[in-house]
Amino acid sequence: MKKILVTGALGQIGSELVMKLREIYGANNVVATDIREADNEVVTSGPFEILNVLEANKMADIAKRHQVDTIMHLAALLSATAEANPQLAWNINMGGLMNALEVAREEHLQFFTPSSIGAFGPSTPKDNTPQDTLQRPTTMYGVNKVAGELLCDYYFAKFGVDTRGVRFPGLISYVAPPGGGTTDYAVEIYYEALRNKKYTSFIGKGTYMDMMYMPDAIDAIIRLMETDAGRLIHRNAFNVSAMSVAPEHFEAAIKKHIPEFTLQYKVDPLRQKIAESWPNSIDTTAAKQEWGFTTRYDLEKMTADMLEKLSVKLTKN
Ligand code: AKB
Repeated sequence: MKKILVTGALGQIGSELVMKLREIYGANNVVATDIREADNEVVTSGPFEILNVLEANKMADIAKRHQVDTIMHLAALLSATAEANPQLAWNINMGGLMNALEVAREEHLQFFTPSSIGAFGPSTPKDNTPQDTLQRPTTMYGVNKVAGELLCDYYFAKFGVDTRGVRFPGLISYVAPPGGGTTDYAVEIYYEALRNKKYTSFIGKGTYMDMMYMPDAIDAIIRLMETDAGRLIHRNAFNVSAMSVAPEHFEAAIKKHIPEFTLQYKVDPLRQKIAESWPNSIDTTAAKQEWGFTTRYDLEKMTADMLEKLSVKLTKN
């Protein structure tokens, strides 16, 4: 990776990934793109272009003009939004991915795109979900993610495109909000703990899902992309996670810093149904063995950092 094009650069992952890549590879070597512009350091600290990922020619033109050698395709609708607009989700999630893979094929680029724990379904083993297992998701997002995993495998096998990817769990960060995901409660809970000392969770008590703090997610992407290709057996869709948690675990962790904090529940049937179709916990052995996946943050360490960073951010705004 020397010169990298990022789609969906103003999203939850992109906002932090672009800044980290610019720190490592140089500001001018990371071309950020998004469908919208924003008053934000991703736009001001290096090259930025407006790009709708459904515009295949424009994507190819940006890749050629900037002579990139890598594309990181992040633009996508998350699970709850996709479930509310399944046709739109198919168009954006599959159309955007196909366009990005075609640019990678034509321009001989290394390729990264995230899959998700959403690629699993109710018939998948729920605990310590294996890397290679039954994948029959019951959501449009899950259908998109499984199809995307297969498409990336296909582009490697058929055309030799160096495709790589991980299955992300819920990602928690203080920089940019996720928006439209099932795991978003795990970010909102920190904002509301600081603002109002209480939160009403749309995911029910006892509902376990995998989660990870954003710095670990960013490190994982870069480590996977920098790994010697010869070491990779799976290549796409590696299970990665740092913790398997339910809302009450966040409550207990936050109370250690804000004792008055209270958690209530008002379950959203759409997102609860999605959550219940996903694993409780996933097995990350393949990622550890093949490219040294590791995490620095557990729930306690992440909570301390989130509350500290977020309180600075909320005081400024
Ligand atoms: C979502 O909730 O949709 C995402 C995901 C786990 O893929 N955060």
